[in-house]
Amino acid sequence: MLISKLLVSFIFVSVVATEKKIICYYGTWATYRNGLGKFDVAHIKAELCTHLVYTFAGINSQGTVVSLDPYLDLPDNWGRNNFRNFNALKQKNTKLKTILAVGGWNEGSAKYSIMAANENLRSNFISSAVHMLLTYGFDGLDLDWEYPNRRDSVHGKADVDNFTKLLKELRTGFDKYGLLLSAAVASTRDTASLSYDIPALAQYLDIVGLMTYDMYGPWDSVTGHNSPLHKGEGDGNVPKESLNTVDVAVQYWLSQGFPAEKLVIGLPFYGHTYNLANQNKSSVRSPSYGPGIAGPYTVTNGNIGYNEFCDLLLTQTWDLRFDNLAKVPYAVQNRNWVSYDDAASLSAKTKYALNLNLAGVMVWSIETDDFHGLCHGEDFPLLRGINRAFSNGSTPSTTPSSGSNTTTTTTSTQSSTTTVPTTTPSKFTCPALGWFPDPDSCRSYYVCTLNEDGSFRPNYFLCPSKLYWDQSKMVCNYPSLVNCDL
Ligand SMILES: *[C@@H]1O[C@H](CO)[C@@H](O)[C@H](O)[C@H]1NC(C)=O
Ligand SMILES: *[C@@H]1O[C@H](CO)[C@@H](O)[C@H](O)[C@H]1NC(C)=O
Ligand SMILES: *[C@@H]1O[C@H](CO)[C@@H](O)[C@H](O)[C@H]1NC(C)=O
Ligand SMILES: CC(=O)N[C@H]1CO[C@H](CO)[C@@H](O)[C@@H]1O
Repeated sequence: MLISKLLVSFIFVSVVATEKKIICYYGTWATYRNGLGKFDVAHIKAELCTHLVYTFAGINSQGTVVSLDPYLDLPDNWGRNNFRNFNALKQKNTKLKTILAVGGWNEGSAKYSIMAANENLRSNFISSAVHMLLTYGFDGLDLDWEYPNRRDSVHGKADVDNFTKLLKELRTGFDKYGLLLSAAVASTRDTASLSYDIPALAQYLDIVGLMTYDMYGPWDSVTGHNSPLHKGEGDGNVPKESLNTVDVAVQYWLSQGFPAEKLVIGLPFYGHTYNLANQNKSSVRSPSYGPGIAGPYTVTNGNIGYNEFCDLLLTQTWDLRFDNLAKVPYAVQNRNWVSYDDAASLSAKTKYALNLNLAGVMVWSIETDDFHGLCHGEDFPLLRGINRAFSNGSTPSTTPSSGSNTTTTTTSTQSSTTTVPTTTPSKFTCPALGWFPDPDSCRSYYVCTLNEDGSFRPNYFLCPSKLYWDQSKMVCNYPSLVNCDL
């Protein structure tokens, strides 16, 4: 009796847990970053996510969904075929769902606004989306219209109902194929109420991801947290409802009748940097003169990837602080002020989501986690922290592969030096995804990628000029610095 009760509760827990989502956004342009910032599909740890989102595809003037980087996404003309490489990650985590995101900040609002307003363009959008998803093996589409009725929108307020119309037609088109439909949305009351018919989103979408970050940033005249969980230090007597916090945003969506089981909160793997007006005034809500330091890989003043910032903290002296009310860390060094999230704050937000019975979390974005494990010795500390928060006290929501060591590829990176891919067919057998020395030559190496069927494909590369492949640094290097006995 006791045993069967335990068994029943175990089954119950595991069913509940497997429904919980860790939705991982991947910014594909990170493959062009320098040195240790380079992040390709081969760096993804498929077992750490329930859903992986490929960003971004675009929309053309006919409403058709198009690749924004055909060389990277597609197989044609010796392209890198990353749509398929990405979907082949399902071989490593059989429960993984893959999603193609359309839009994003850089695509603006106009293209969506024009497409959603016209029946023929909507129809093109839907049929081309279905075609692209099925051709490359995605399980669903993520709408990243930033944002209906805002920015460079063409039709203004009409966007709201046009978006609903688009969702309704997409749902019909997608149900024929069992495809998932999700959207990333502006999270706060002020912004969401301009852009969405929330009950319609609940009716047609499988998942809504609240972009609960960029709540305060260096565009403000005072310092503030990127993604405060609650009202924080420095907020004084301001009513919490008039502040931007994760909690207030979630409560707003729930108060509008949006179902918790379709809602995920967004967790930032990046921070915002500020330039303090006066280094003696460095608390939260201190005067700031705009964007501060940039990181070496993302190279954008005002933003910094977690991987970039944790690296700085290793080599420089910063005053590390924690806002005990907002439940997020921040750091100060002279006039530099940085709001960021670490594994502890992201775990706290994950537990918050689970306590409210939300569907889970989404992360923006995995390529700025410390994926090489350079800061604390563990790769993907943020994503692993979130997974631990999920599994604490219940069944893990994801299925870590047992036995096989998937860590073999995590230290791989590629030289920023241009290397020459050659078409030499090879007998090389890939031991895993990633970069490997050529056993027959000091001057060349192989990059092992995935075939559609999940097997590995060796891609042969020759180092430029007279350089040798340096497996320890994963770059082409001067021969005198490389240990190669061939
Ligand atoms: C900051 O404080 C120090 C020590 O009290 C003082 O010497 C300095 O003038 C102050 N700087 C500014 C910009 O107020
Ligand atoms: C797991 O839960 C226990 C008890 O609530 C807590 O003490 C511990 O810190 C948690 N561990 C993680 C990694 O969250
Ligand atoms: C996995 O890695 C550990 C630690 O590096 C090692 O001891 C073990 O032999 C590896 N297991 C497999 C199956 O490769
Ligand atoms: C389907 C729908 O509501 N279409 C509307 C979208 O917006 C345009 C521009 O305002 C309207 O003309 C359409 O009727």
